[in-house]
Amino acid sequence: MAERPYIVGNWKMNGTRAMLSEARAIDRASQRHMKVEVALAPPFTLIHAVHREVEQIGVGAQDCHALTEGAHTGDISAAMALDAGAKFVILGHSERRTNHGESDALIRDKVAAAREAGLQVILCCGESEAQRDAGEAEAHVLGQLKAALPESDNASEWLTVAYEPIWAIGTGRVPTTDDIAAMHGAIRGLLTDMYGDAAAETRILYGGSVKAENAAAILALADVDGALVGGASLTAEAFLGIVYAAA
Ligand code: G2H
Repeated sequence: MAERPYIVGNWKMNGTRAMLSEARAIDRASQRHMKVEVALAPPFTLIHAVHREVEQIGVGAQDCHALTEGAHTGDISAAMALDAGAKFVILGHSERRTNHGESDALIRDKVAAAREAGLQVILCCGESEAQRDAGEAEAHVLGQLKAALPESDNASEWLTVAYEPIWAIGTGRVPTTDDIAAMHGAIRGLLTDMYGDAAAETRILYGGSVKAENAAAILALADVDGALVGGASLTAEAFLGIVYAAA
């Protein structure tokens, strides 16, 4: 287990102001578990409110536009997310890639935009079930990362990678611990090739049906530095079960 595991809740398209009480409860409990770094990525509409309500936990956005401003109805720039209180942004989530047709090239531009604005980045990658069955999972995941990351940069200061096999997202299915460890090791190897020894500091999260019951076994694996949690982050009770398992 990482020295200070990083547990990030991704609320996806869930939450109105009624959910601020969950954020407050998560924040209060996190203040008693400083061994774990905790963060939430609420929808854009709640970033500012969550940021104002919490003292300890980090707040982030779930996406940003690749451009800084302009006629892009409905979009949010990285600087706007930062201004609302976000300190990081999740990019390349498979739901963005699938539902919004986001390509590796667009995600690379978004990574650059986020860095330009001063946001940290949680960059998601993951294979489909068909790719895993065909033995192509590792090549696909490493290809996604190579395509989205700058070749030469001090990435360990701003980058977190989240490995999320698509077939494990919201399904209750989780890869074997051997498969998670193998993929995280391969990702660490790629980051080391790209960025040298500093890549040891880059956090690699696992995401996909993480809950209190399976968190400890996943977080105990080498090169698993935390978790990106969707469904189980929507109530303080479920999310804190994972935080406690990480502590
Ligand atoms: C994967 C994860 C959070 P869930 O998308 O990013 O969601 O925990 O619901 O599988």
